Amino acid sequence: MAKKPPHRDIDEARVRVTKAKSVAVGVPAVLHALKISQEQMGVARSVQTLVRVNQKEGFDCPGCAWPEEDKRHVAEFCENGAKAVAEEATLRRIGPEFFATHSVDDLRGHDDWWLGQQGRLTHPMILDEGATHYRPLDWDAALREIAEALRGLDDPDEAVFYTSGRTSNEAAFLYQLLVRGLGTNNLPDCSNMCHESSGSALSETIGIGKGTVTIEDIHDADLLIVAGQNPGTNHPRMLSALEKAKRNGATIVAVNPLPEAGLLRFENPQTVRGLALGGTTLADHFVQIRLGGDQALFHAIGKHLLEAEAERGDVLDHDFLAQHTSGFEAYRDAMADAAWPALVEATGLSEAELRRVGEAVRTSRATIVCWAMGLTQHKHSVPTLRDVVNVLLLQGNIGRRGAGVCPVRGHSNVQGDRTVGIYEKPSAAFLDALGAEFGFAPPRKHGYDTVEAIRAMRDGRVRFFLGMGGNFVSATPDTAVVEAAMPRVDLTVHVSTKLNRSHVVPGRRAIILPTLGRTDRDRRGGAEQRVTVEDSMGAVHASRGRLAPPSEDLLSEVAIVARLCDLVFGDAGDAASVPSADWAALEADYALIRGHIERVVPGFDDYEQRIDKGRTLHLPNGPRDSRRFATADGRARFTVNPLEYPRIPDGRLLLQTLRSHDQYNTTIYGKDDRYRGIRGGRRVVLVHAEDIAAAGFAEGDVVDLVSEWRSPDGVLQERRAEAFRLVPYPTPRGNAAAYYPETNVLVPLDSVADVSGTPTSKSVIVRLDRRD
Ligand SMILES: Nc1nc2c(c(=O)[nH]1)N[C@H]1C(S)=C(S)[C@@H](COP(=O)(O)OP(=O)(O)OC[C@H]3O[C@@H](n4cnc5c(=O)[nH]c(N)nc54)[C@H](O)[C@@H]3O)O[C@H]1N2
Ligand SMILES: Nc1nc2c(c(=O)[nH]1)N[C@H]1C(S)=C(S)[C@@H](COP(=O)(O)OP(=O)(O)OC[C@H]3O[C@@H](n4cnc5c(=O)[nH]c(N)nc54)[C@H](O)[C@@H]3O)O[C@H]1N2
Ligand SMILES: [Mo]
Repeated sequence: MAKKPPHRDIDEARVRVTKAKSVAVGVPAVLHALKISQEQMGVARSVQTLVRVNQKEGFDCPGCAWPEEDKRHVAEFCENGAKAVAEEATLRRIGPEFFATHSVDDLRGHDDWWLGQQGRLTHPMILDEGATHYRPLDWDAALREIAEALRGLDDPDEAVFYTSGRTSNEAAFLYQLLVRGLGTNNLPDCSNMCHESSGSALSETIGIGKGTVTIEDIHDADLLIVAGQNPGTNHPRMLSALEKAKRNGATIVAVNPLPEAGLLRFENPQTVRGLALGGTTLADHFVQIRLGGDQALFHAIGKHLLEAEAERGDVLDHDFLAQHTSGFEAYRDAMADAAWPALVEATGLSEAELRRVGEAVRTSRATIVCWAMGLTQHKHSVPTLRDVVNVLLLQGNIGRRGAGVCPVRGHSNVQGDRTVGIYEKPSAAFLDALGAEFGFAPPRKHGYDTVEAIRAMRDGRVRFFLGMGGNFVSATPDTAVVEAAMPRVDLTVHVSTKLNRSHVVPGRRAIILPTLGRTDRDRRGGAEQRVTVEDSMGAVHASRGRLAPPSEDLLSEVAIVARLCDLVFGDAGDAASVPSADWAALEADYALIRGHIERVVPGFDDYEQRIDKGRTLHLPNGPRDSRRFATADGRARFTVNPLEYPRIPDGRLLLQTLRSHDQYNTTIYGKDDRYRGIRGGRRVVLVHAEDIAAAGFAEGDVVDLVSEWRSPDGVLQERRAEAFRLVPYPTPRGNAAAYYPETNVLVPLDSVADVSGTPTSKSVIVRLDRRD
């Protein structure tokens, strides 16, 4: 392995810092997106592509999981959606000549941006043991290599199957069937690093691991709390929904350590009004909270509501509490005991400010809480989200119009993948139905999540790894550990659209299988196939790509998995130990896969008809539809969660790792972060001006970030990320921010959220080290 850090892009000297923006979107966003689109795909293909994003007969945007509005704009335009599309629909190609020219070592020396810029993958490639270069091989040979490696395992649990959240329902369903047919539940996915904490907290308290609102609820809310989320960059279409809510009279409270542009003011490029009038002021209150202070904020709101109830008697929804909840008294008593000084200390907000937010909640007719990674990637994320639920339950804010929980998902089909079985801890009911449908006995033992999979690889317990999309090496925590773990695996396989770091940190042998993306036309069995995806609000719809694919013999994800199933299970005869199906037929007609999904997963009745002609299938949602809660006692559960918040040692900072405006997770579109006023480089760390001075540095100094973590056995561990430029920024004292994935090297593998196991990417203790 290379000695110098592989992610090094030595551009911190070229970084330019200007004033951060207070307005999101508008004309500059449109121009920027068009520029990137044209560079990647030329004018004609840009227009052809962008008019089909999120249209009823078009393709689902591979950007984010925010739902489409029912009345769609001719161009459901979003700058970052356009960038995601351009990244995939690019005309650049990399085939066998590219890999013959560049050795794996050579490729490893480039940064993630460069790797992604090379273009779409067109040929299956293999890296033989000890080889310096990947070489091409045909599809049959590649798939046979994989099937053979799988057959050669002593135990199916020696194999790990990762999924990223772009994979369609059809491919994901078939994929989990392959994995369970082999006899393991080792199905880690990106969700483990993303909204797992939401799923854990919501399943326990309201009996479903998903949100309970529709897009109409957002429009009708009286109060929207947007906590730990940067929609201006990561869910730009959400801003239109917030704008609509605002016009209907909603109050918006933004809870964030950073004054993110999109939360403060928004110019809607869809409407002349948006551009001409200088935009809508979105957030009525900007609550600049300390990192990790959100549980304390929700304790404060709960306490305030209960105190107000004691005074006025008209605050709580007593009918809802009596009919639909359990555990209220214990929660009420715990909040009575909560102490203001601790809540003030944890949030960095005064009691008066905390009570102001409490008043906004008290006076709201219908409240929605939206959140993303700022709430899910902390050690105490699950208790934090349980406390969000507690506050909503007090006023009956679940299961009625304009109210509910809204975890805003990341990847465009991450929620759908879970629905159709990508989960290392499947329910017994799901496995029963799957086994009955395909005539086999699925394994019952739970599998590895992402962090557990890395530990198993590190310890030499994994001999086979397959990544269905994603970029496992860059996206996961503790980069040095992961980079040492991957080469211990006998065979690593990546099904990918673009080159990324995971391809250049290979196992002993490695295979790259190129595949179709969302925008590509998918012809199988003589017909154009469509796939389906589920958005963040449980709405399922079809997606059909129209562009000529990068290469005519590219296989879809569905075809790759169907052929693997055929190779692995096909000659097992009628053995009851493996699933049986007509795999070739499934590859030729994805509707047959939907038929299987319909029979295995509840809620997909009449699947084919309900997604036809651009229609949307709304999956059932007990809490939302009829206040049914599938918990142990059939009620929504209040929980008592002792206050937790991060303690920052003297002279140290708490670092959050987040996204710039020019990236999609590990895919780097460019090196600017326009709204935050940063240009030309990514190795920057945003720190309060007084903290920079207190540490004896000046603006613009270049420092190393050193993470300090005490393992459960008490040993202090250090991890270093070199050469970050200090940028003074209005974040709370003691807090800092820098971009992921460059900072993943600092996130300790064993530093995970309680219950959900999500890496604590928003809560890393660091010190700033002078560079000699
Ligand atoms: N263009 C684009 N779109 C994307 C993505 C992308 O990379 N690029 N990624 C997709 C994916 S997979 C996901 S999961 C989502 C991610 O969407 P976000 O969660 O918006 O992404 P992050 O950049 O991680 O931003 C975290 C936000 O939470 C705030 N925050 C951090 N810690 C705390 C805290 O302790 N409390 C509070 N209240 N706030 C905090 C940060 O300041 C920041 O505004 O976006 C999806 N959409
Ligand atoms: N420090 C830190 N770490 C984090 C986070 C953080 O906030 N901070 N966020 C976490 C979160 S929320 C997430 S979701 C994960 C993301 O983790 P991943 O989902 O693993 O990462 P991505 O960068 O989204 O994956 C990009 C790759 O997917 C492939 N790809 C793109 N489209 C397709 C497709 O249609 N099919 C196939 N087969 N491949 C495709 C391309 O080859 C591309 O290189 O990262 C997590 N890691
Ligand atoms: Mo995510």
